[in-house]
Amino acid sequence: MTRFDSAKAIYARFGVDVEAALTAAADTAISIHCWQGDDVVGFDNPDGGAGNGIQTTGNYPGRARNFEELKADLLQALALIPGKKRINLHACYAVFGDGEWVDRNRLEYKHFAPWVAFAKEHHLGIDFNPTVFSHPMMKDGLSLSSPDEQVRRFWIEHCIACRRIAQRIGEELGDRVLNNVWIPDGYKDTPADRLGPRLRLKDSLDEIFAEQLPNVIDSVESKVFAVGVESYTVGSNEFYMSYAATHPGVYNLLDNGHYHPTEVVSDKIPALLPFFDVIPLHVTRGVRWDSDHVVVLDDELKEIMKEIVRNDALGKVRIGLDFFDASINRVAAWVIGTRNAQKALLMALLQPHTMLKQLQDNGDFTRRLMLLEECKTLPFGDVWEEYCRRQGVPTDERWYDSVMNYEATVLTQR
Ligand code: RNT
Ligand code: ZN
Repeated sequence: MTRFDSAKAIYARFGVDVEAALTAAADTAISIHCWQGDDVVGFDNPDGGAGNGIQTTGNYPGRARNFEELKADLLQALALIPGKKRINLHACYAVFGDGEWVDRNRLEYKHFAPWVAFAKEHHLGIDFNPTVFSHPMMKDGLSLSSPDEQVRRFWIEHCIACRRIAQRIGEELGDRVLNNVWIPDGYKDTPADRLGPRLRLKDSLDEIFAEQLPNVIDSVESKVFAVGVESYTVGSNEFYMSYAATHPGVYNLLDNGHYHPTEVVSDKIPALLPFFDVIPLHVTRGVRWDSDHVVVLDDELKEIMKEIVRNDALGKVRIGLDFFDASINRVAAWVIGTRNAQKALLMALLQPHTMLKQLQDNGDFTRRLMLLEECKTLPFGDVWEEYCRRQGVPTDERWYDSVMNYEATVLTQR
């Protein structure tokens, strides 16, 4: 009997169908953010770097500097990650021809056609994001909420351009593309007007979302705090949640690094499910109040995946990743974070949810606690190994050798 067979028998005791779990894991797409590969710099202003609303720290060698390098690094990472994948692009990753450049409000589908070709070749879905940071049109830290009409107009045009690009990408791939609007707008110190910026943001969003685009799923991403805007964030959770609730077809994207440290996204998912047919997610790791650390297999990640699985919401929640660490090997960061998301997903699929729910409804809380705890030490590792084997990716830590080899032969030569 193999270890996998023995694991299967143990899970069967709890009424868990391991084969069904493996199939569901393989069918669930995770949207992998391209921006981990180059510290969110993008291709449209490579000398500028990330800034004006976003920050990366670290200078590990080998950052991807262009489309070719980013594609190569992504492929290196993807080869070590099991499961179905999408790639999540930002508008600043526009691919320009020789000598060509247009500003963000003039971007067109053709600037992303090379990404679509790449996605088709490697059977990847695509998601998209306007890039509302790292740009001189950010004025006094504001974009879509700016009192400067020219600034606001520029970013509205950019977001409209992005929705149209997302629509076309969706048409090309025969798919629906999540187009997520995140803006860093806020104030470092005590505002004198908290409503004005929000009213302007609401007007901007109304204009941006006016056009019906069937291949686009629209989302707005809320945030509580960021370094530099400690006192006030225009796009707060209440603001965007209310916007989404009153604008069918627009969803509030939950980034689990964007809440107070004791607030959890795992509890927000079942709070939204009665009201929304789509819940876009950014899975990340907050440290204190900051977001964007590489995803590890911690309790909250496991709990998030459990809420998705036990509420039968795999078809509603759009799982995307969002982390960037410039202080470690970037390909390894991608692989570690994404494998962890996959692990948590598979783990959630292997829980005896029916049994546990029944215990809760019967008021048998002692047994519920006992079973929840016993489940933590079921032989998950053996099932994960089998999953990786079937997916044709390394089953254990040996994937790391391949990344180190890539670092020695490719990354350090840059
Ligand atoms: C920032 C947001 C946002 C970005 C990406 C690059 O706090 O989480 O999602 O990380 O758009
Ligand atoms: Zn995010």
